[in-house]
Amino acid sequence: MDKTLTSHAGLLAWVEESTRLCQPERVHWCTGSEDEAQWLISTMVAAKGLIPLNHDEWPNCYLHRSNPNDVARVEDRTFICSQSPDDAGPTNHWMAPDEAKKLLYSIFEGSMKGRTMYVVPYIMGPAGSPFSKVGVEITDSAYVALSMRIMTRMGKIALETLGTEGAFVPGLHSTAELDPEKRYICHFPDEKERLILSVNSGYGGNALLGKKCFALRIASALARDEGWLAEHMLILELEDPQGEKLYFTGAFPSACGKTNLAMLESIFPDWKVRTIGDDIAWLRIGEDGRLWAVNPEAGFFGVAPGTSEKTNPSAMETIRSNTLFTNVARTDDGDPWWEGIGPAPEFLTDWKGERRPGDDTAGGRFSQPNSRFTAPAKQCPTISPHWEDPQGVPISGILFGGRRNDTMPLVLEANSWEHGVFLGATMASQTTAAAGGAQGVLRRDPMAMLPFCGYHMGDYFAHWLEMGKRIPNPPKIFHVNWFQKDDEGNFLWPGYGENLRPLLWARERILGVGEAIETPIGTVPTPDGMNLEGLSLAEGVMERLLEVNHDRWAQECDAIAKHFETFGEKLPPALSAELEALRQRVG
Ligand code: O2Y
Ligand code: MN
Repeated sequence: MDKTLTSHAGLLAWVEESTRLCQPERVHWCTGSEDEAQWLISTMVAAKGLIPLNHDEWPNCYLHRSNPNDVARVEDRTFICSQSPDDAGPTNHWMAPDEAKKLLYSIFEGSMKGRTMYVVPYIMGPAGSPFSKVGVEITDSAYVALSMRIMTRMGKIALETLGTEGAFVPGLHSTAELDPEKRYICHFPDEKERLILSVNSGYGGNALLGKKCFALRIASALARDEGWLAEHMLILELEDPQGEKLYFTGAFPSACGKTNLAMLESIFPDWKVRTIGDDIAWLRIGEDGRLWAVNPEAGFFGVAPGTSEKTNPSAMETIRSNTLFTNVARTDDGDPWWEGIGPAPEFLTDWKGERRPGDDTAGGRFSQPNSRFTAPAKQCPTISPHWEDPQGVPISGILFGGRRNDTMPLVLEANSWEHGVFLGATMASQTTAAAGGAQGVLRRDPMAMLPFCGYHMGDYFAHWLEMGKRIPNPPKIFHVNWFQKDDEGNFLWPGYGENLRPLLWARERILGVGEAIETPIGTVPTPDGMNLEGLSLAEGVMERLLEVNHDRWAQECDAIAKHFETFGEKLPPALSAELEALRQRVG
């Protein structure tokens, strides 16, 4: 073992213990260097685990095809292994920690025979930030090591940050036999250093342990204990024509356009929108009494299908080089291709490796619906110069949002922090391909954290309410819904760059201006309260987008009451009170 990279006794002991258990042929400590990345790439290309793409058009870009049984996060095989099932709560799967360890360690035993074990030290958060945290992932997947290099600050920098005695979150991962029946993603929030164990998947959030496992599930438990928030939120910067900047976070369920919003192309040339992060925010109360946010990640793991020059030109520029594509199709010229990028060429090799005519629609999709790009955030043309500020950025507005055909207006301002927490706690969205399972079903997804909260969601709501009491100058909270449809099923709102308009209205409200009407469900813009310059909507559409339908809201109150029953005695009284008050107002 190369002890020259670290003399951290705890880390060396854990790597030794894991080596004894998994029995790899060799152990490689990742440094994060460019040479190492190229060595990993060439090793994977030789083993057919990566396919080079057209180097002239897509320099240093590669395609990875995962096992077709392993294409998305697996919520039903994801466990919170707290001592008590009550701490995991009704929305998580729970396994007793000793039972989980026994089961998973038996799968890990000898799982890396003949393979290389990569030790991947990484930092979540900017290097040098007081809010960053170190993790170490041990994995037998070179794809994971390469992806972690893009998604985190990986290698020597993390070991330097760790020093000889620093704390780190250990995560042991093996693709084992990729057996979906023995696939487990387990989190141990009650261990002293916490712990993540993941077996039998090599895909995304199941395998890149810094992302959903650490930065959300484990971090949300840390945040509860330490008095901060770890959230499934984008962070964006809005700069006005005078150069004044204001920052929003936004919580949206998986595949609701968070990446597109984080990289929004401004429709007004003198207003700038810049990206701080597209998926996760760590938020703390600053000395100035405001809430400050850091993006713990260093890259984007974005959904490829639907991404195009039209829908997200910034993402297209970001992924032009140094990007790993997973489960997209490939053209004969070696370009990556997916549904929504543009017209299909004459032939395409689909995500499973079968070459078919581009017009073979009967043969099914060419890219997997949850296919992804993994790209460095620093390549994003809209990345903010403040994206790595060690103290983060001060948040003025929090957006909650979901994909709803009706009921929720285009934009809604909460009456108070408690009401905002209520809006977050009752968020609902039609499901998409990101989580596997049925699509298009309305599911409650509080704060977009349903799959990611590492403890009882009732306690999580209480933590949010408690945080509100502790923030002297809290952000305003809004709910947005870009996805309302007319009776023919067409979207009423054009979305994408046009989403700047509701954002500008939210900004005005934060600044204490902005034409608004109070309604039973919160405050909405007057029909001409938003800047609609240059937008031609059919008559009555704006009214419909902002409508509060009392009958629907009476039904919504019943649905919320049912949703709240899930949390039993742990539902904070402040949220039941919000529901009762809403019922009274809706009539
Ligand atoms: O991790 C996966 O398997 C895909 S899901 C995902 C990827 C990037 C960002 N967010 C998500 C999500 O499900 O929220
Ligand atoms: Mn996400």
